Amino acid sequence: MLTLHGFDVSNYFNMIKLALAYKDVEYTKNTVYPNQSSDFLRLSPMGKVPALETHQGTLCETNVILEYLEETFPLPALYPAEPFAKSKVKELVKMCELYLELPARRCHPEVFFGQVVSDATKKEVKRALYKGMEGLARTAKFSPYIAGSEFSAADIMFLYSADLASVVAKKCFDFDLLALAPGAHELMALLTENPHVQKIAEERKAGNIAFKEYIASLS
Ligand SMILES: N[C@@H](CCC(=O)N[C@@H](CS)C(=O)NCC(=O)O)C(=O)O
Repeated sequence: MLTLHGFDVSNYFNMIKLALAYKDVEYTKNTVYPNQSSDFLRLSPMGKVPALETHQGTLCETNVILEYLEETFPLPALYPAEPFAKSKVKELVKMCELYLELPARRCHPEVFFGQVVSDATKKEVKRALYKGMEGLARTAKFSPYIAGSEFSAADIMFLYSADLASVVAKKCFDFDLLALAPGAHELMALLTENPHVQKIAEERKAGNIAFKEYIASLS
């Protein structure tokens, strides 16, 4: 049986939860916050979540875990079989992470944790988010899914990256990030209707109380 380490408020953790739910794979959840304890670093070399424990050892990095799940539990598929189409999905996964998730994350301390992020950082993030979403718009299909007619791993990465990045864009810069990519709002609405996504959102809400207590305990 697989064990998924992480916590319900984490967007990366929720990407894996959604893939597991979509593929109807049973697993045990171990709630753990990112940390640098030697025990956890043995599981997750950077002390980050998610980490997926398998009978062969533990895997980290969300895109790698998504690909492992695809190879281990091929159906229903999260990647097309045809090599070029599969690589296009991987390209979208990577673009969402590199150009939406990671820049937006630099403003998370201010948006989600009441800290202050410098104006210089915010200027860089704003520019990066515009560039990222405009770049995504050039290659994404949004017809209705991000890579075309089929739901894929790229939709999972888009869902949980673009939602937080949109909150950052709105709160820090007062602009509508999804509006930069025609079809992105519609896709977000479609994905949000999915019963697995809704269940994960409820669990995220429920996990927020414990997460806030954990954050408070750090200061
Ligand atoms: N590149 C990692 C990023 C995972 C990540 O940043 N997870 C956050 C929680 S949402 C975390 O563990 N943060 C703690 C840290 O960065 O030390 C992945 O793809 O899984």
